[in-house]
Amino acid sequence: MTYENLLIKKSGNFVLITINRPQALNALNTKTMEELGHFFETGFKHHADIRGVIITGAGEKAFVAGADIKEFLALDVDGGKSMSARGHEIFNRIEQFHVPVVAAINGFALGGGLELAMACHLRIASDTARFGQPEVNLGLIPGYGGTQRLIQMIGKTKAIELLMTADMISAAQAVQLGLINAIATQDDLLTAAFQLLEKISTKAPLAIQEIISTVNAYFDNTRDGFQAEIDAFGRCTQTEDFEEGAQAFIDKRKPVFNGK
Ligand code: CO8
Repeated sequence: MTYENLLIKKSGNFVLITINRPQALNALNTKTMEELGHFFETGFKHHADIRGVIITGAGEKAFVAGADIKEFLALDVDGGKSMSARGHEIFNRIEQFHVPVVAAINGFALGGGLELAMACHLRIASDTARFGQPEVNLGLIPGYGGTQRLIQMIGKTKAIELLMTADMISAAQAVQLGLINAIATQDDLLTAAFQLLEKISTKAPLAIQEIISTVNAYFDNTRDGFQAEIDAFGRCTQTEDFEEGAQAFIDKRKPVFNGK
């Protein structure tokens, strides 16, 4: 698939995805959503040995200013439901992706943009970034998981306030609330995101994959998170990575993991 609205750049073992609709503040129209869906469903397989993904927005103004409002006007009930459901499917893919996905939030992360950032495993923002769920200004509610993930991340008290008031918050407020992991300057943002992935990529890849899966299990009503941890721990003991990690500890050297 040739992407129109995503720029995909391989950098070592990492892939940088840039959402590239700056004229619309990188708003997520259907085409962009489908391109994201394609990458996280199958497109990533073109990039061998992928160890991490960064998602950012083109330009300095916006990460993603929301879903594309102009596409909503023609929706009926079923159309709205299926658009929302497909968004859930795509963002769940990102949340369950087998390697870390970092949102490098370079400006406005509003509506569907904040929902995309929250589906990522980690979030670093520029000091100019602004966050919000302004859907109630439009007579809508978040439709890509925002009502649920915002509560998961910052708790019901602040989440319901932000959802009801549509207030925008700064990067400093977002870090204080636990909505993002760290702040960088606009110039250093991608470097900081790559550095975070570099650090994680020195760890055992299969263990990282199990961390993603077991942490997700906590929020999944159909799974028992404690049992998921027990099962995953058992699997880890049978990996070459564990053999290497334990041996390296005994040998007092740095482990070299091969992800097997
Ligand atoms: N959709 C479409 N176009 C957009 C969007 C958007 N979300 N945001 C900005 N744009 C466009 C503007 O229309 C404008 O285009 P044009 O130049 O052709 O008029 C261009 O981007 C630049 O925007 P502004 O001129 O408005 O820039 P400002 O600096 O004045 O303002 C803001 C920046 C404050 C970010 C402002 O653009 C804004 O408020 N944008 C909308 C933010 C918003 O409401 N986002 C939530 C959208 S709803 C949503 O995300 C629901 C998600 C769940 C969907 C479920 C599917 C069923």
